[in-house]
Amino acid sequence: MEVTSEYTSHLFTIIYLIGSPLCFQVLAQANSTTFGDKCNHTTIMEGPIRTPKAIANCSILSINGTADYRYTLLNGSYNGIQIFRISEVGVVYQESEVDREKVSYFLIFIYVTSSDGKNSSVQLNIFVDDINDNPPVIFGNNTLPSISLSHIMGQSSIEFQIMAQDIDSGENSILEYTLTYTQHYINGLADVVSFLINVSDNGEPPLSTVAFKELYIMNGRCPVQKHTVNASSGVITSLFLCNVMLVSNKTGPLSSSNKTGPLLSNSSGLFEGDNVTMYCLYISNVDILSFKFINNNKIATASTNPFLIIMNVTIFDGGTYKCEIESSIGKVLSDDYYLLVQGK
Ligand SMILES: [Ca+2]
Ligand SMILES: [Ca+2]
Repeated sequence: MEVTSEYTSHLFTIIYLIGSPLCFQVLAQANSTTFGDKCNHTTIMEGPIRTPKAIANCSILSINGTADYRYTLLNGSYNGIQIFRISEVGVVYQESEVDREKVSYFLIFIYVTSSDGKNSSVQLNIFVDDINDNPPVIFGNNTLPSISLSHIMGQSSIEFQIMAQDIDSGENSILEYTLTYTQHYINGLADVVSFLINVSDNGEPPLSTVAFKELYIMNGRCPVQKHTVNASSGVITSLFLCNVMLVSNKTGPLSSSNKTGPLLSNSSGLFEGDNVTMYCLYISNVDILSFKFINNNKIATASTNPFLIIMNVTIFDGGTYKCEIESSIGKVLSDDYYLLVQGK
């Protein structure tokens, strides 16, 4: 009977080796034993599972084949949900779905005790592989910080970056930016450029999000524009060709006598000894730095206000006047105005 029993035991050992190559380990003759390297780690995929799935075989077989073994598992739950369990024969199952973006690694412990008093344990490292289950997320406000025209006069380029993140890993989190649409419109004194940027990850299949951003250019007109986006960094480079918005009235300074009221260039009401004020008329939406009144091609006065007051005019004050307006974005020169002073 004893021979028969040993024969049966060894036959069972051979079948078990073929059918269960993972984690097979002969229980040592000592009071404890170790599991093999193959029961140290495994990898599972995040996401839902339909039925419990075997992920590791941590069985132990006695060379005697006479003892009964009891397997238990520690740390098989997460947030009150049982994720892993171990079967009566030492196979570890995944019972519930896992989210790699919450837990990317589990460490569980397998304990085995035998009816003949032997026991052992092993730690099983479970790594979670990523699936592409998160689209990119765009950060920041839709409206970008406004830009003043005085900073981008003429042909200038502006750079700003679309900030986005994808919480998946690897290719599933690598982003690609594509400029899909731009629109330019005028809102009061501002030029507004709106952008639609497609942000896509490199997953299979890819997931994407559309970013909407608006750029306000204050106090200006910038009709010629070209926009490009760097596919990997999300940096948008906008090239503008902006117009000067400083407008002279182009009729020259206007003048008024303190006696006769406004003078026209062909009027004849200003006499020696009168006081006269000339105005430099202009329209501007940028800061004016200075006004120069130029009389007979010589600078008569330079000032930060648009007035030229001449007290007790003489005939030598007569002649052509023009004003030059200098702003933060350049200069304009008015047409000539002829000031006629008549002798008494
Ligand atoms: Ca993703
Ligand atoms: Ca993921």
